[in-house]
Amino acid sequence: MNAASHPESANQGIRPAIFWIAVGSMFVLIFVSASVALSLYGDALFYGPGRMRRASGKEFEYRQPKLNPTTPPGPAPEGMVWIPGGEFWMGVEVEKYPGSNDIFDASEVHLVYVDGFWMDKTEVTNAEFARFVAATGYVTVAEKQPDPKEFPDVKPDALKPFSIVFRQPQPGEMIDLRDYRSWWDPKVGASWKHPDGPGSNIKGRENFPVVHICYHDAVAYCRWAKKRLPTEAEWEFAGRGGLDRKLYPWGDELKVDGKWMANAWQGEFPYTNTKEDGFDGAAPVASFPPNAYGLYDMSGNVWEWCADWYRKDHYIQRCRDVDPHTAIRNPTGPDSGFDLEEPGLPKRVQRGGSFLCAENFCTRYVIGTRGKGEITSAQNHCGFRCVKDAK
Ligand SMILES: [Ca+2]
Ligand SMILES: [Ca+2]
Repeated sequence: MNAASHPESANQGIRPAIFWIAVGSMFVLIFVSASVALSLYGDALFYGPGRMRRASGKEFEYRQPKLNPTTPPGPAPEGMVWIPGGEFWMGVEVEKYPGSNDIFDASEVHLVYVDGFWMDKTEVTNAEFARFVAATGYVTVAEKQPDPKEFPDVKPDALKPFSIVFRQPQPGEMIDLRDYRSWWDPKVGASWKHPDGPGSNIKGRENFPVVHICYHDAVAYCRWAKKRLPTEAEWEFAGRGGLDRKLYPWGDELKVDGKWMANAWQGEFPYTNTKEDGFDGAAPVASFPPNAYGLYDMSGNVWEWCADWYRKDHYIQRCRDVDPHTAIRNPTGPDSGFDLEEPGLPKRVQRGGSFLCAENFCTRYVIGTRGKGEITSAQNHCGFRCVKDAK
């Protein structure tokens, strides 16, 4: 009797076969299950949960953006903080802000990458702008004699330096919210030194944001300070403070613990301002908490000029031309400005909204929303802040 004929020997031959069949089946089962799970949930695993939808109706998988390391490249220039750069979803999701007209030009959410840069913690103040003027003798556009060619309807003798100041309607006066001229008053003598008109000045307002600054004035200041205006993408990346797709620099709720986090308008614009946030017009810079990057007033207080030309179709088109998971790198905007509402007036982007933004009108304190301004025009609710490249 050899070993193979022994009943036990036969069993010894069968048992390893069953074992290997079982192991093989297990591997096949694991492989099939993993393949099915990856095909079903792979996007969620690699890109995070959820789908996103553009205003155009096109849906795509959400991908977690990658932020750069936060370590600054050196000591911070005075008054500036390091913005690390990285990827972010630019724009406002239609689902998150449904029914708002204020996202009509910002709702093609798209992945953008920006390099790191330094940014002013606050809007440029009257004191800072005064130092620039003292050093250079610079005269702002609002202080200069207007060119009669630009104002053919005004008699040359009547043409005087002016800027635009907000005018609250008289009690009982009803205005058309579609016509911004209803509340903007071109005021002779208004300028950064006289923010409310000739009778006003900036004494005691040194720490307020400088206003009545047109695009050219902001660029001139930046050059003197050896800085530059942020691109629109840099501004939005910075404003978000590292948060992903939130409505505000601090989260998704307008108020935190019942408190306003930005200087805006409370009540019905432009009739009633309840000043629940403590300020009627502009506030001293840094009157509200900063975002996670240490930036103040990215929402509200005064609008801030960006470097990009404003052109709605360019912004929308650039999102449709690329794979949604491929970040557009350091976008600088279109080559020229065009606004369908005022085709003859080229405009640059402004961001962040102002103390005039209200829930019933122009909620541009929502961080992904966009504003625009004609490049030689100035108002008492628009200023700027600068950025600086890493060396
Ligand atoms: Ca206010
Ligand atoms: Ca601001």
